[in-house]
Amino acid sequence: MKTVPTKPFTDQRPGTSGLRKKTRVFMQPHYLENFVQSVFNTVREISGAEFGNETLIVGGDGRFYNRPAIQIVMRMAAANGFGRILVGQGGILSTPAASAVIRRRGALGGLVLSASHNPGGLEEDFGIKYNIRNGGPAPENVTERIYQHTLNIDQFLTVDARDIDIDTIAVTQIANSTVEVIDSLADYTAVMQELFDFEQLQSFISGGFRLLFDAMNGVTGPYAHHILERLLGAPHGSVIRGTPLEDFGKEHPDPNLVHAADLVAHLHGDQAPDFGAACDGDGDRNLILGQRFFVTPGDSLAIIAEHASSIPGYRAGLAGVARSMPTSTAVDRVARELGVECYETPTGWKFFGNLMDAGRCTICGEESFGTGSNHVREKDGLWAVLCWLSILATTRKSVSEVVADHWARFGRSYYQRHDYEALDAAGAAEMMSALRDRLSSLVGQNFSNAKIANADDFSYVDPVDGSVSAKQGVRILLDNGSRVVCRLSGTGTEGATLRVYFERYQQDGGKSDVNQVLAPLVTAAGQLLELRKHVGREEPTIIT
Ligand code: VG1
Ligand code: CO
Repeated sequence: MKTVPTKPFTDQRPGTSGLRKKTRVFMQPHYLENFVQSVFNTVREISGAEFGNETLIVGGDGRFYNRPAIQIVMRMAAANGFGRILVGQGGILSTPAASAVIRRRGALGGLVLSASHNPGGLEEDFGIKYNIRNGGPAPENVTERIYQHTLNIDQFLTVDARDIDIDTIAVTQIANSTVEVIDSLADYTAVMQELFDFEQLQSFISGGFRLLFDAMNGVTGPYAHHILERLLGAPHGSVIRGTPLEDFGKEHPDPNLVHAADLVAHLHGDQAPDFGAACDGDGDRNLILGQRFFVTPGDSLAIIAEHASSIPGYRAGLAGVARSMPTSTAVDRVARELGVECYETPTGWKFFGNLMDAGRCTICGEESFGTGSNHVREKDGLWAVLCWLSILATTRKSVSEVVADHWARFGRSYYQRHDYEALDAAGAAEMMSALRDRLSSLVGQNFSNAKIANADDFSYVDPVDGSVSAKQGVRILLDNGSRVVCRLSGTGTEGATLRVYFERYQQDGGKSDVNQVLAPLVTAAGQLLELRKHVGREEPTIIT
């Protein structure tokens, strides 16, 4: 064991989902080490754990720098006295799989190396996140404490040891720690087999149902090859871009209509399969498509909740549901119908964990293509795909018919998110603070074809532990039930990203055009925010 003197970096505050930076930033001497040591110091303080009796999980989405980072983490974990270190074979663990491994192996926690859907490579992004014993992202009090440690760190612990072979399943030793390279697929697959009726899905697929899954060169490839093709019998070729690449083929591994354009084109073609889906770089996001049909994440969440009781893992019913504040209210209406609670949390998966641990929430999701349940404590892309396959196998309806049925029964939340990327950070912050200053004066004013009934900055009181998370996004609520939400992203690595979310509910069978329905809201929001004045731009970078 050796103690290495170090100096703090001042920019290691974890964001919505861990610490994300340009890869080159992470490659600076001691940058990763400082953060990892700060995590270990925090965890030791908070949990009082005797590391010698504990297991740490390490794995990532396979992006550039994943492998060297894993070697650094393993040496430091050994020096910090962990009894056992488990690493996914090849350094691979999807984010939901890491969560499953932490839970099933009774680990103290895990370090997940990923920048999710952000591009990878020497000039792109890298990230690291600490997940706690329940398998979920560390809550805010922990991430804040980690940050405080990074500001005061003056040494880290490591050992002189050769690199471990992480490609071969084997048990070895670094100093006094046992290092086990484990099958990256086994724990996750076992969880899926507990939840879903694999025989039903197998016979559905062998009966001629055609699916196309795009792993976007990210980490889900091996999981999808194994589960969809090998176990469920989807023909070879049903999984495309299924080998994890360090640079994701120089593309954005972000499953939306823009970045998964090839998949979308397949679903619009003459030979269109019945179902299309994609996951992001680290496997926690999902895109669901039917023939010439896109299911919005908000609708997908609501529909999964609506049909959950037909899936074996949820046959007992739902304890409750949850969604992040900007996510559409479609799931709220399903919860009302089911007679269960619907919780509204701030953006980011870490807020769902407490609700699930307390047995108050079974299924949850976000508008950002994230859906999941209490089977792990992360959103889970492939799980959402299996939910949809189960719904289609049970109802024997097409994707668009299932959604049309939902809209006919519950009405439809017309919904869009407009992102303004790479804005000047100061201008964006100024715009948000100008807006916050005006909130109380907005009430009663005209906005599009309605009046502003309420305007506030979302503050969340955790119903389980009472902790408060303030300033989670500005909400403009109209007297006709429509709303506009505005917040700055906490996952970007360059400048600021502004997200503006629009929602308008109508009971029209869902047949209207979303752009037309939302146009008045979009125009009114543009005037209110004075985008050109503050950030010199009026058109969003991307609409999802
Ligand atoms: C975004 C999304 C949020 C999601 C987060 C992490 O955060 O809006 O819903 O939880 O990314 O997703 P932000 O702060 O940029 O809006 V990912 O797939 O890391 O794993
Ligand atoms: Co992700």
